[in-house]
Amino acid sequence: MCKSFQPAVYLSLLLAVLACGSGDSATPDLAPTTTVVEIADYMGEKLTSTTGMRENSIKGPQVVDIDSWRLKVDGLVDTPREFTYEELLAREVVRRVVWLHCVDGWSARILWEGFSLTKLLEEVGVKLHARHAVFYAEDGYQSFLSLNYIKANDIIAATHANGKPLRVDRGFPLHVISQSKYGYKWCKWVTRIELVEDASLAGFYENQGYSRGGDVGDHYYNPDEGRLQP
Ligand SMILES: Nc1nc2c(c(=O)[nH]1)N[C@H]1C(S)=C(S)[C@@H](COP(=O)(O)O)O[C@H]1N2
Ligand SMILES: [Mo]
Repeated sequence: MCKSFQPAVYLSLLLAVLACGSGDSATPDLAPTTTVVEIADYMGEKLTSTTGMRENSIKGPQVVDIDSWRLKVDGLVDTPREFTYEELLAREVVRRVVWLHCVDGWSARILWEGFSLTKLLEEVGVKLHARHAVFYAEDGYQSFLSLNYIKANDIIAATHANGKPLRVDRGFPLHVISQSKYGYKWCKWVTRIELVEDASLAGFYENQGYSRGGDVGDHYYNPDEGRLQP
């Protein structure tokens, strides 16, 4: 019946093995997709290559030592915690194609994979009066999102893009995927998430007069809104 394996069969076997990761994972079917070549199309949607994108971060790409890197979660939480990269990779994977629009006038559509921020925050216990999550990054960058928005949209913290671990210039090891908000709300190289009641002084772009909500389509710049007073 089966004279010889067809190339297509080999290819799907190869992809199945690759999708399972290194093989020693406890939940291989839940691991992020890891392909040899970056994925160019996903379920009929054409993706933007993560290699050809503009990189305009405030201090350039940050190189993180992944062994000593931790994601700290603190502020208005019941149990402040630190997570290693391995611990985050072991979480249930959420996968989503999302457009990123930068206020500089360029956009990219990427398949992001990572974990649910809401589930992570539920684990550490969100105090009743917490209203916002402030994201801090390796380069000193900050941005914030309301907890209502994070929950309503099941916002992802991504470890992978287009089937590969994030590139250094795309925010390795962690990039917040703030869908339907401008790129400046998408913190890269995240090191800490702090839950706060009032986020009035908590954004690099927001403090210069960019919209605090940052919703795509809104008028996003009003210098009178800048909060960085002498
Ligand atoms: N840590 C950090 N995160 C950051 C920035 C930054 O300068 N530093 N720039 C923001 C801006 S303005 C944009 S448009 C997006 C770009 O994300 P990308 O590199 O995945 O396209 O990152 C956002 N996150
Ligand atoms: Mo941006």
